[in-house]
Amino acid sequence: MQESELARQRQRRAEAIAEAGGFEEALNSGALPRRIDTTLSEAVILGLLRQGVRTFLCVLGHGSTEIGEVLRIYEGAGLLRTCNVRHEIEASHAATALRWVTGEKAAVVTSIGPGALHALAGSLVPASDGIGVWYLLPDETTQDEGPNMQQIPSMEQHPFLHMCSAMGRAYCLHTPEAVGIALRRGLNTVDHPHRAGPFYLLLPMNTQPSPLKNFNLDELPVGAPPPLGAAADEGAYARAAEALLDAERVVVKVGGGARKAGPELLEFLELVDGVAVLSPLVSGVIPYSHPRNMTIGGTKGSICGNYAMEQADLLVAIGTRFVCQSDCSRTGYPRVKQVVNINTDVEAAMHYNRTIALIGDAAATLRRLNEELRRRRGTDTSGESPWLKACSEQRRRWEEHKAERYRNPCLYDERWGEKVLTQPAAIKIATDWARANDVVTFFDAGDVQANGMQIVEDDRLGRTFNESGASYMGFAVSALLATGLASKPFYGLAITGDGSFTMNPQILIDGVQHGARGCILLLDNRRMGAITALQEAQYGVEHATKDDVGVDYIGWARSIRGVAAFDGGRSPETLEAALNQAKAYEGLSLVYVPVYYGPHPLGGLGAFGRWNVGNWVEETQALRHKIAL
Ligand SMILES: Cc1ncc(C[n+]2csc(CCOP(=O)(O)OP(=O)(O)O)c2C)c(N)n1
Ligand SMILES: [Mg+2]
Repeated sequence: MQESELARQRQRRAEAIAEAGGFEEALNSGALPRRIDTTLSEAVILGLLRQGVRTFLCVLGHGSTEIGEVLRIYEGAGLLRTCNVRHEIEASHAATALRWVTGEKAAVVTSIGPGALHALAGSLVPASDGIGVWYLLPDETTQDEGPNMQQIPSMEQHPFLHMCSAMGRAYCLHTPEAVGIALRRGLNTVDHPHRAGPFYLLLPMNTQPSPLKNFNLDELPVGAPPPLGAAADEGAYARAAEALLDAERVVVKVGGGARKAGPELLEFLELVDGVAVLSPLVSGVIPYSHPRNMTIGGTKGSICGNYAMEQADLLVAIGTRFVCQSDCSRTGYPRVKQVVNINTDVEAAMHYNRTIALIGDAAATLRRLNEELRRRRGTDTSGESPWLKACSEQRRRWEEHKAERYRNPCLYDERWGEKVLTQPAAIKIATDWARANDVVTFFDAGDVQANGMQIVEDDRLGRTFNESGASYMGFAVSALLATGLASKPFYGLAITGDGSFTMNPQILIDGVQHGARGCILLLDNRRMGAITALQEAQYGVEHATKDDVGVDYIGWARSIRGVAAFDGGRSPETLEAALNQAKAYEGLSLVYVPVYYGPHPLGGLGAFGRWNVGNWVEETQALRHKIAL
């Protein structure tokens, strides 16, 4: 078949789908025949379209021109959108953010080798935070005619598949006829109802153009796997309820898996006289202002969150996987005698000892557990218990601790040679502003992220996105690209440090190109402050976390046509004014703020927990084994 004839056939198919109003419609009306002569790469794109994947973020290479050609034709018919960007990690972050904020699916398309490896690195974010993203990664040729340029230079078979399989689920389309099952495995992963993740579809360079003669389009799968229901009973609810009502000090650790269980959680907290400690992934699942919300806990933590963890005699873990920062490297609950663990994943549910595990959906399981509790104790929750009183007192201390810092927003900084805003003050001003203006906030890694988790006062889910799973520098700024990709546009604020921004400054160009609407708030402390702080806390001295190069970030941003840049100044008033100017600009902007770094206690919010790193290891591990939870 002539190349141009193939292009014409693809075009006719694309137009038939567009005219019919969708893949299913075209198939059902016969506009698109059930059996077609196609190629593997077209079948992949048709399969993804059928699953509702319409956004393709790409840095194409010699290994993906065939996929690129299919994307060109289908984009021409208005069925999908290809966005070429300047870094695969940025592409991965933007695809992840799009799914996380809006639920819309996206695929990252790369070249073989370096591009694919960048994307694989970036996919640590959806793998850690449980977000479904497609990766179409070219792979070495299957006929092994000799090493391909950019393949992993080893004589093993499938090294890319091995690497990708270590990160998540992967499939190599070595055999074109397996396309249906490959897409089914991807669908089950990317649309997993409880813990989605990245899926790596490896496309050998020589199979991409392979003909699929008389291919039956019904082989392309649709339909996401259904969610689990409530955990099975077998007496577990009765045992859990009994333990909960016997306990005096219940703490509930709420992770990403409890995202849809807010109302059930509120009732549960009353029924068990418990307090909640929230993962940053679910900030707002119950309102910040709720009296039983002890906010964040863990290595960075908060006064009240860590108090509740430290004192509790019973832990209820819901949809959480116990990352070191969240449970102080397994030393977070020294007095806990009993755990009730609600999770859909067996490994996570059985993580701690002394556990009653309820394996099922968080909301449905909590509803049944609440029923059991109501039956046993009725609904009267008489007054404020000693536990709630003690926790509330700590929450008041935490609020005062923070307020003192907000009352002193500026400190003299040696490096800047003048008084500048502190990070806590700048982030408080920015997140209050974002809430008032219905702006979606993303936090980049570092002190920015840690302070962000401690500061935000989310009244509902969806206001802030703190990528705390992988804590990937450059995520927040790259996430702004999602504002230009979403079918329902939103305005984003990416709060970032000088270190994180310079990891992915591509957003300045790609954001303009693809119509991003948002603001980069760059907090410049002239260093990778989070690491300096850790070194100082552990060894008393900084090493290799700063440089002496002054950067004109405003000039940099303004050098790109289409980006507006504003000086956030050195006071709360100037910062707020700059944010308002940024928001008034219909596009991508940058607000630059020099911030304090130094030993002054009002310059940061402090850390309240333990961590199994650096020279804290010996003590932390000893405690972990003493607790033996
Ligand atoms: C890609 C990546 N590399 C390294 C790290 C380790 N790390 C975490 S925070 C941080 C420094 C962040 O510096 P900056 O963005 O300036 O924020 P600051 O802490 O100064 O507020 C580093 C190096 C990381 N999280 N991600
Ligand atoms: Mg910094």
